[in-house]
Formats: sequence, C-alpha cells, structure tokens
Amino acid sequence: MKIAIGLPAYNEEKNIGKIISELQELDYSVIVCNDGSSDQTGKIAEKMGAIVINHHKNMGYGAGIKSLFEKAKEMNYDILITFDADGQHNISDIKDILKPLITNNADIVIGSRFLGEGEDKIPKYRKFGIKAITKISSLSQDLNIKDTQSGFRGYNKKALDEINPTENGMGISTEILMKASKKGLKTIEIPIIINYDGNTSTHNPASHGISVVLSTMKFTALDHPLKFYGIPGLVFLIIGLFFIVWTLHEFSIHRTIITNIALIAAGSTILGTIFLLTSIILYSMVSLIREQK
Ligand SMILES: Nc1nc2c(ncn2[C@@H]2O[C@H](COP(=O)(O)OP(=O)(O)O)[C@@H](O)[C@H]2O)c(=O)[nH]1
Ligand SMILES: [Mg+2]
Repeated sequence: MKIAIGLPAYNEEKNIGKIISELQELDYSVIVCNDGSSDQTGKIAEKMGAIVINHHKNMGYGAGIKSLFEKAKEMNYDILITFDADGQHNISDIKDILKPLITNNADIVIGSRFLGEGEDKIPKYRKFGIKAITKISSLSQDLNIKDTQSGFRGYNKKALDEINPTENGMGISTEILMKASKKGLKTIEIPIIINYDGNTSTHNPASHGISVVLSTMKFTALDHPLKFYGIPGLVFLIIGLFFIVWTLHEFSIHRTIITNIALIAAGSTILGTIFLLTSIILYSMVSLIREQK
C-alpha cells in the first residue's frame, strides 16, 4: 500500500525540516505544498528529498490541500494523510489514523481534538472558537463530527477520487466533510493530542470563522437553493404585501402616503422578488449542471 503524508506549508522554515526527517525515518513518502512562502520552506523541503509542489504565490490553506489531493492521485497513492507543518501534530498519531483506512473500516479518518484527553490541552478561547465553527458547519448537514476543522486527516483512494474540493481558504475542511457525507463515504474520528506551544497559528480565529461560515452558506445554498433563497424571498414578499395594503389603507382614509410605510412596502417587495428569482435561477442552473454530469 502506497502511503503519502501531505504537508500544507506556509512559511514553516523553522519546523518543516525536522518534521520531514522524522517522517522519512519512518519510511513515509512526504509531499509538501509550499504555498508561496517568503522563507526557505520550499528549498529545505526540496533539499531533503520531499516531493514539493510550489505555488508561485500564497493561495490559502484550501489551495494547498487541493494540490496535495491532486499530487497524491497523480502519483497513485492509496492513502493521503494531511499533517500540519507547524509541529502541532504528533507523528506518533499517524499510525492510529492509518489503521482504519488500511483495514477498510473508514474512507476518511479525522484526528479529533475533542475525543479522549486531548481536549484539556487546548487553550480555552481556541476551544470555544473551534466548537462554534463546528456547530455552524454542522447546521446545514447532519455531519455529527466533533472536530470539523482538524487538519490532521487520512483519506483513502475512494475519498481522494470521489471528493473534488474547490475552496481555497479554511472552508475546505468543512467542504470536504459535506461532500463526503453526500457521497456516502464513511468518516470516523479518532482522538489525537495537539501541541499548543509557541506560534501555532497563521490566521486569526475571526477570519477563519468568517471563511467557514461563508463557505458553509455557499454550499448550503447550492444544495437547497429553493429553501435557502426561496423561503426568505416569500417572507419578504408577505411583509411587502402587508405594508402595501397598509399604505393603500392609509391613503384611502387620509389621502396621504406615509413615507416610511410605503418605503418598507417597496423595499420588502423588491428584496422578496430578487430572492425568489435567485432561488429559481439557481435551482435551474444546479439542476442543469447535475444532469450534464
Ligand atoms: N498551503 C497553505 N498552507 C497554510 C496556509 N496557512 C497555513 N498553512 C499551513 O496549514 C497548517 C495549519 O495552519 P495553522 O495556521 O497552524 O492553523 P491552525 O493551527 O489551525 O490555526 C500549517 O502547516 C500551515 O503551514 C496557507 O495560506 N497556505
Ligand atoms: Mg497551527
């Protein structure tokens, strides 16, 4: 069985050398996606004999994962493990992620920070953030996964072939799980322990959160356009109608138009119409595209 460890890396010259050498000692193939780093990350990885994909500019965590997926498929690996290049993940946990994939008990294995004793090691504010993001990403689909944002994951060939991720940002972690759930792939979580010493985060938690919320909304809208845009559209139209009737009523009695009420009537009707049209257009487009596939 061909196994690759994929490291998404952005300015990780401090840690990447040590991680690659430890992985190589265990005979793993290492693929590094050097995502437009301004430091020596790419040079170090190449020198050490890792397979290196260089992005000419920084494109984001998701773009890095996409490149790792593509490389693993192109080189015919049976399993791809994604592993952070900042030293937060423990190499000794890799064998636990591999086991269910090798024995064919899962298509995707997530190293979860919220199972077992790992949870106590996470700083409080990070824990709150990760849990909030996980809640949001579970809202639209019944993912039932405790740590949707973990970057320590294993994918078998089936998962690599059937999931086609598109997000360039942090939203990719949720996107992959949503797509896996739709395709009926089996995803399981196993406990891991994360190190939180030193500088362990490139992006601030707020931008991470916003990126996940936006991409969850996007994929939910594409999945259920009628519900996502149609229902708010109808609500706005009903509100609009109510205010139109009110405006007419006032006019018939006092012969004046009350500006505020008339404005709400017009605004709500316009918004409702836009939402409804969007839902219908999007629904037709998505149906057409699905048919073509
Ligand atoms: N390809 C790519 N990798 C990134 C980017 N930002 C961070 N990473 C890598 O993704 C991994 C996790 O990033 P990190 O910022 O530590 O995330 P956190 O620990 O979840 O806050 C590390 O290996 C980083 O080098 C990026 O813009 N592009
Ligand atoms: Mg980190």
